[in-house]
Amino acid sequence: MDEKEKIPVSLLTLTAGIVVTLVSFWVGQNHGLMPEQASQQAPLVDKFFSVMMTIGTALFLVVEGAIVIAVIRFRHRKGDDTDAAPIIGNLPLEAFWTAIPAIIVIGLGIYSVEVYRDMGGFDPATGHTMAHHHPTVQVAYLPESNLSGGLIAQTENTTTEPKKIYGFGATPDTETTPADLVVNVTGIQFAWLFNYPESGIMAGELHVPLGADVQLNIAAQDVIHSFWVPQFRLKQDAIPGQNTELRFVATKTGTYPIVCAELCGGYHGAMRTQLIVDTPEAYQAWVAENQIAQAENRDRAIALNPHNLSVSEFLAPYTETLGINQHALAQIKAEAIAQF
Ligand SMILES: [Cu+2]
Repeated sequence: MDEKEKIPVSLLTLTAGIVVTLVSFWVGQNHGLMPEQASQQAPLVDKFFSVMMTIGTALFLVVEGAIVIAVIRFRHRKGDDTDAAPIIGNLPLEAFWTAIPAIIVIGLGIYSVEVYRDMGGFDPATGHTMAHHHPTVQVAYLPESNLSGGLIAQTENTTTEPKKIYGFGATPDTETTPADLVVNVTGIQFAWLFNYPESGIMAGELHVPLGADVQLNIAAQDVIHSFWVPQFRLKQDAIPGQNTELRFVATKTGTYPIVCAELCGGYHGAMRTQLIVDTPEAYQAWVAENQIAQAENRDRAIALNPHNLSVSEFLAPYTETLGINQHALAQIKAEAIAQF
């Protein structure tokens, strides 16, 4: 080809750059990989994920594109047995491809910290607002207590001593206001138990009203579990002896899965329940219904010592809501015995 007819390389590079940018932005916005957003925290995570998808797509196209072009352009041609041109280093190019990833990584790092802060990942009590210890960090917990003692203590015992609690607490906007609803969450092998200290309700499913600022105080009785609601983009470990919190606002009514995201034992895969976001009216109705139902046998429930019960006896009140019947429990037990 004549030298004058060639398209300049810089023009080709520019065009490729524009195409790669457009495709990357499109993929970043339309990947459809995330489930629906059901909390105020979800869009923050999704925006960050979209940025990473955009950068990832651009890197993929540039790297794979360079390989494909090189494979075609510099392929071995018949009868050409000469050596390739010797190339020894290219300092500007090396500086360029070191600097670009460094800038990307530092940028993503700063952005992720920003998202973490906006979601309430930093303890507000350690910040400049030392004077206001909102009551959400004052719920007392007895980490070393047994199940019955711990759950009763959560409902009755409060202390004014501020305590550092890990997890996603109040966001910078809500750090001076207490949560609308506090629920004590206990992870045990292999179930989540929910205790509403205000109404005394014990449940196997988590009900929260739409739009309420909900605070979960998360504890573990045996091993590490992890409380995860994918549609809320929230996940918090339940750690024995170290309570954690998770504060969120649900933005969409519906039923969402609660999954244990930490391998916690033989039936870890079955450690699932539901988070039900009700309208405020439906939530009040649920509270009223459960208060009446549970008031009748509360004395008996408190007197019980779970250590004297077999696993199936202890879990019986929860298995109904979890959709596990006695037959299934017996079968699981039989299979477990057969394994040993
Ligand atoms: Cu678990």
